Amino acid sequence: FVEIVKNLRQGSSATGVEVPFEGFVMRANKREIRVPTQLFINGQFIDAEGKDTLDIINPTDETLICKAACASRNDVDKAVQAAHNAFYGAWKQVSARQRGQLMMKLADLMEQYKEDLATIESVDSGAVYTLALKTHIGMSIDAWRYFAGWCDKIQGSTIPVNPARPNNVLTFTKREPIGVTGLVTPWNYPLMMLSWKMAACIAAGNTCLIKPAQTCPLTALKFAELTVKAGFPPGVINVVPGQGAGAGQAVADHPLVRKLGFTGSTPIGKVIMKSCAASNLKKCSLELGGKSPLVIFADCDLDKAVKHGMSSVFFNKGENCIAAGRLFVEDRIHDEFVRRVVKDIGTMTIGDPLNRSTAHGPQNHKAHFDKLIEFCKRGVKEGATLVYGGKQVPNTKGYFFQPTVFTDVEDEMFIAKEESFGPIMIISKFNGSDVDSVMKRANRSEYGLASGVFTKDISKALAFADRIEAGTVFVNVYNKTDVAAPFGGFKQSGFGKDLGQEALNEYLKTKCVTIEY
Ligand code: TAP
Repeated sequence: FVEIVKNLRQGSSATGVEVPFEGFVMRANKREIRVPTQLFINGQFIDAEGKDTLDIINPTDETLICKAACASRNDVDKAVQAAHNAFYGAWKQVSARQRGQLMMKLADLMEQYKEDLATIESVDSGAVYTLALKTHIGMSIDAWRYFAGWCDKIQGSTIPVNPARPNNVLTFTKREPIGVTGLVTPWNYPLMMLSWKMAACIAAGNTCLIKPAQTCPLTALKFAELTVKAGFPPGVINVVPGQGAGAGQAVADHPLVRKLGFTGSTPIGKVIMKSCAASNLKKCSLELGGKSPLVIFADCDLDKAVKHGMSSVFFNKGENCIAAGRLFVEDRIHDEFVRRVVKDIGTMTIGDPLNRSTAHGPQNHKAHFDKLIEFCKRGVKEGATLVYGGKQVPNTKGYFFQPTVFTDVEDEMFIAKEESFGPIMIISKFNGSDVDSVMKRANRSEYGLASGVFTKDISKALAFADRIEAGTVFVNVYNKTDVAAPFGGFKQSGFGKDLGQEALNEYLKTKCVTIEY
């Protein structure tokens, strides 16, 4: 149970650093957790201009958790000014190695508070607690540690250029931070999306402000408290919850922001790219929507294909950007595959995400839940076969949506082409003797985020990896991401990688120096 104990006026840390904020104490998961609800600007928690607030709803029971500050354009401007001053001031005095140490310390604090962070994530976003601990928070900590290690290894090169005889010439490059960076993130993995972007951005030496999704900003605010405890100078990291069209747009428009890192939908990505161009031609990277194909050949290990096929769709209740949006199952095993999936869905425990045995929690928020209902109605109307689910879980409060399976899905149907971002498995058959045709169908999408294939034939798997138009390819596995491996899409799934060494490039610029001697 979640119990909101009282409003909090003053927060103090276990490590002795005083971090005053207004917020509340949440009693949940056998813990008492202090949660800030104000904006975090220049190292301090402050109210939004005009004391505007967002209603933060618990998706498990639809109750109000708290009201959190909602940033205006002026608040965003304050955060940008703070990041700007820090970039040209205190942050410049911190060496690359010290930067790495600060990031390591922050990761250690996140580890120390991981149960608190996972509990908040679970209550705020509906993530199943066990998954929140391992993935939402665990992979966030990994990202901070991984990128901390890069801080003092960011280096340029010396380049042999033509000498200007009789003199010589030395040409070398320097890799420099870009400056103030705006980060705008979605609601599906609130702290993990923040960490994937911010850890690379900070490792590269930038300062930043983040606008988290308005539905679930609480882990970002708890994280902000930890940055003070870790000792980050004021202004290096700023957190400004608010609405996309207001605060988010203000970040994209701001003339002092030099880089924008965005994860979200393709339509909003396009709006943001236009704003980046029109404002000051700021560099942007866009991690956008997907409709990732998963091709399952009859020569696969069927037990494994069913297990991973289930998690390719139902992991994090389908609110997973790389979720398999469409499964192509070879006709010879199609019926058996569907039978096993439906049987396994029947064993999934659906309920309170804080309960350790729960496998499937509520969707993130009501508008999304309503969209999933409409998505399924449209599938039925278009003639696909609804084999399982398609509705709210009976007799529940909250946004609990049944794990759902559609078969007989034709290529031109809406549900075959559009992303649901929910726990909806879309299955189409293919003829195994015509691999060309299934490859064409898998690639016939404007998205190109991820993909997967199940087969025991290595040649078939490698041919799939060659031909598929997607930034990520999983073979005989799914959802296997790692902070060291580059992650990002092709086509209208965006550009610019998160994670891995490549992610640093998104937050660096190259300066070329030439000396004649
Ligand atoms: P969006 O509606 O695009 O929202 C993403 C973020 O952008 C939110 O913080 C949103 O604010 C903000 N925003 C909205 N309008 C804006 C504007 N005009 N200017 C600046 N910011 C604006 O996406 P969503 O519904 O939250 O997330 C679902 C989508 O994200 C799916 O399509 C999914 O595939 C994609 N996604 C992709 C990935 C990767 S890695 N490719 C990962 C996760 C999610 P508010 O929502 O607070 O108003």
